[in-house]
Amino acid sequence: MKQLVRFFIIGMLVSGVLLYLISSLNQSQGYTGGNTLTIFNWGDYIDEELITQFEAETGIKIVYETFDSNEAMMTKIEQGGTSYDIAVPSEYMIDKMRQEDLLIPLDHDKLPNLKNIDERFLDLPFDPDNIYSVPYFWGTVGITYNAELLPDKTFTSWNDLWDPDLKNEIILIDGAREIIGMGLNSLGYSLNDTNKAHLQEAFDKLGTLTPNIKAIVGDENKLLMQNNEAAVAVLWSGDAADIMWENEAIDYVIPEEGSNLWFDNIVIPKTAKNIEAAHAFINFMLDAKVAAQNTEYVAYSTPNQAALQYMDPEMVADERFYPPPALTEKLEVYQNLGKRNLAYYNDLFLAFKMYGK
Ligand code: N2P
Repeated sequence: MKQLVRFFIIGMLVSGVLLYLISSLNQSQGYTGGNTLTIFNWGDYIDEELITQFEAETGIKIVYETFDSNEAMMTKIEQGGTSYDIAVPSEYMIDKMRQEDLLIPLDHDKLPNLKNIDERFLDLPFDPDNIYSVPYFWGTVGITYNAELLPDKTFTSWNDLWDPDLKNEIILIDGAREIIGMGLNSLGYSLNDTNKAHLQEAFDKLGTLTPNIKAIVGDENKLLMQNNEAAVAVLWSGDAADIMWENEAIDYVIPEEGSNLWFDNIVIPKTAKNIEAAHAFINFMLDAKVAAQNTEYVAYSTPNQAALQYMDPEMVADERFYPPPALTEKLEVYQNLGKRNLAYYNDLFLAFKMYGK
């Protein structure tokens, strides 16, 4: 009997050691997330049918969470509470995450659909050779307005927003880079300016826009425009496209002083537990038909060249949303201005929001 107990204990110990070895092996290969993939994306930024399709095709279960600014996303990733396998930051934040060693290099062998991406969106300065990121959507920032509600107004300049007739009519994106950038652009400065005097000037000028501001909001901006509750909005191009799809009286312009050209790319943060599934998901989203379906749903501009043939030709031909290189070259991409400057932009934006409302 004693013998039997001894055998039993040894057996338990051996299997315990084996289990431990297997699990640590899996960990080093990035399999510890089991069958779950945790995604962190902007709100309203995916066709949810594609999540279901991916789950059905792979048996991987997706946990999906959203954020509404790069800064909010970064804070959650740095805190490390949730093990995100996928995130979708914009270019300046990718640069920052890369520098802070928060990203995992991608295995390009597992991403054959990367060939579908237009070269114009590859190998950009924030991630040379796309070591850490692959393009998801791109766009601009501009003025969206309802010509039916404002029949005698035209919008060509950022300064048109300061028109006293627009009292309580304007919706602003809830984004520090966008709004401080707009203030800088309206004064003829770069939206990457770090000169404190220029930033103060932009802040003061934004303060004088307050009477015209109806709200500073995230994804709800689309509803406010669609329901004619606001006549003008400073928006990302894709949100404007989405609204215009529903209401032909609405138009979108990129102001003549210049504006922002942005790129949102998919990354695998260091918090990832299911690196294998993350690659499978990225490759799935890069598929031409999947990207076409996603783009028609989300309404943002796709960098997926191969997807264009499956999309509504009217959408692809619209230069307001697919501006040619001659136009985008005149726009500025946000640079990673470094921790202190980015924090300063955020502080100014917060002060503007508090002072304005
Ligand atoms: C989608 C947000 C788009 C993000 N609702 C622009 N970087």
